[in-house]
Amino acid sequence: MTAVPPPRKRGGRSDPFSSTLLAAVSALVFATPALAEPPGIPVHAAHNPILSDGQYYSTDPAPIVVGDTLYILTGRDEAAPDVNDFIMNEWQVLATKNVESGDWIHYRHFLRPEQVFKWAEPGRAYAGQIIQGPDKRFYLYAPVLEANSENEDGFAIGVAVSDSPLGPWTDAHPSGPIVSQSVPEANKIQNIDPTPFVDDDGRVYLYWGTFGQLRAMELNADMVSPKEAETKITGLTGFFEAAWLFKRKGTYYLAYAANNAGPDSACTQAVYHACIAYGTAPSPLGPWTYRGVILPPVSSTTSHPGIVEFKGRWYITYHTADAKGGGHFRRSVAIDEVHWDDTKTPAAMLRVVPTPVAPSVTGPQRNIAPAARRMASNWPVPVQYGIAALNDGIVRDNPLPPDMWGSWSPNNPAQQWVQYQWPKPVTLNGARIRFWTDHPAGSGEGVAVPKAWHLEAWTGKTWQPIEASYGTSPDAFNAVTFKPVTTRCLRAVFDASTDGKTFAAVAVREWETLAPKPVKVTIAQGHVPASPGCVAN
Ligand code: FUB
Repeated sequence: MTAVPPPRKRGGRSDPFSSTLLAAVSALVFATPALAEPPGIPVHAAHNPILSDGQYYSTDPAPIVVGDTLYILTGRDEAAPDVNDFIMNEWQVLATKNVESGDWIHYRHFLRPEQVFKWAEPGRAYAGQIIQGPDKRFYLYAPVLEANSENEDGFAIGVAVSDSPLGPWTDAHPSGPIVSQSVPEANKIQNIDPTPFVDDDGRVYLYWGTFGQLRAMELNADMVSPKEAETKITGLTGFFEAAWLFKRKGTYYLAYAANNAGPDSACTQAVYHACIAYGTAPSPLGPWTYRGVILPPVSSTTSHPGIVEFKGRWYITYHTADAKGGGHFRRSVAIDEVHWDDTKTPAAMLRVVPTPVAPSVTGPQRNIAPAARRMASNWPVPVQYGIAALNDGIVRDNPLPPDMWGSWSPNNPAQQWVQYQWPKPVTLNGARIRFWTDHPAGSGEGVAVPKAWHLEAWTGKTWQPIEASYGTSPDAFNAVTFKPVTTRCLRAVFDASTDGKTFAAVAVREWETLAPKPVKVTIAQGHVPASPGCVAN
């Protein structure tokens, strides 16, 4: 399997908007004479994500509070369902006066890079952030691609200024970006994900970076020119990208997307995913102390925090793949509350409990796999894969490795299995399995459909093969029916594809197990513990 990271080419029910209440909210938010402000549309978020109907995807949230309004600057994912790339042409804004109300104003088509930065290419409107400067004007820090850049990586950070968080924006540094691989000094990193910060004393700081590289520098009060040289920031365990700097009660906090993957990682099991972790420091430039994980991996491979206090409560904004038609490159902004442990010094951020996006009990359905916990012969599953994908009900058009269980290794064995275990015996008379492949059937390398596969039911003492006709299509679900069996554990055993010398790996995107009649299913959490399981002595 080609276990490459996701391409970073760089280069409830959504209620109708029609109620009079929403119109009134809209009128309040728009109660401003600034003609150049973009028009906003009222939307109601009954749950996360805020925009959930799949019309507009929103990503990389950056909240800012201005007066009685919370604004969230977001990117916009426009990738087609089968495109694994960040197609991001413009920024959007979401605004609310009351998070709990679920009433937001959506400023679509807020700004495009080329509208404000003459030196920028269209597209790649990545994660930006708006802050208020010491002069009370608003500054937008935006990673964009520099046109005609001679740098190896063309990403650069521009700054635009406005008298309102809703614009209009003008370039605050028209001669070009304030950070790139060649300004203010040479670097070799990808210069994206800026997080600016103005301290209580009016001093200005900027952090940025990705792929494990975090840089910081102090800026002058003009918000654009460097006061000090770039510093490499260390101490933030697993730092990957998406830094977010803020201050609370005299302590500096930096939240970020972390990726220190492994079966025992407190952050993420799959290399492709990220958790949100944080560190604290006594000064804006560190030294930083890692403090732990605040948000587990979300459904999109990337995760991106924005944290803010609004009307006495703290919130984290982040993105997920949970909207209708969502995906790793079709992400949508969610918001949840952050709670603090003020008995600790410095105060600790508690783990965020994300608002559940789906009910924990399904409506009646024949597929009872979601009620099972999972195990595999290659446990712990290699860090690029996600065993939870087996029974999550999601089959993506263009999956990445965490969207499947897989068995690829440098020496693939002749046989592999995956297993479901239910809390109580269940009766089954069918199953459907959807493979993923990157090599044709009969290959002895890569990932191919198995030469053969079959199901086995646990009798309480041993594994009993189930007679059925087992298909091996690489392109569709392979459905089997069989005489009803009652069991607590079911195993799918795969005889690997082979060229006679070596074996290919197997990958499964979804494995459904069918009860004779539809039933309500309580969704299980976690994998099967090694013991007690359904293990033959
Ligand atoms: O949206 C593009 C990139 O994905 C951002 O710059 C990263 O933080 C990640 O969210």
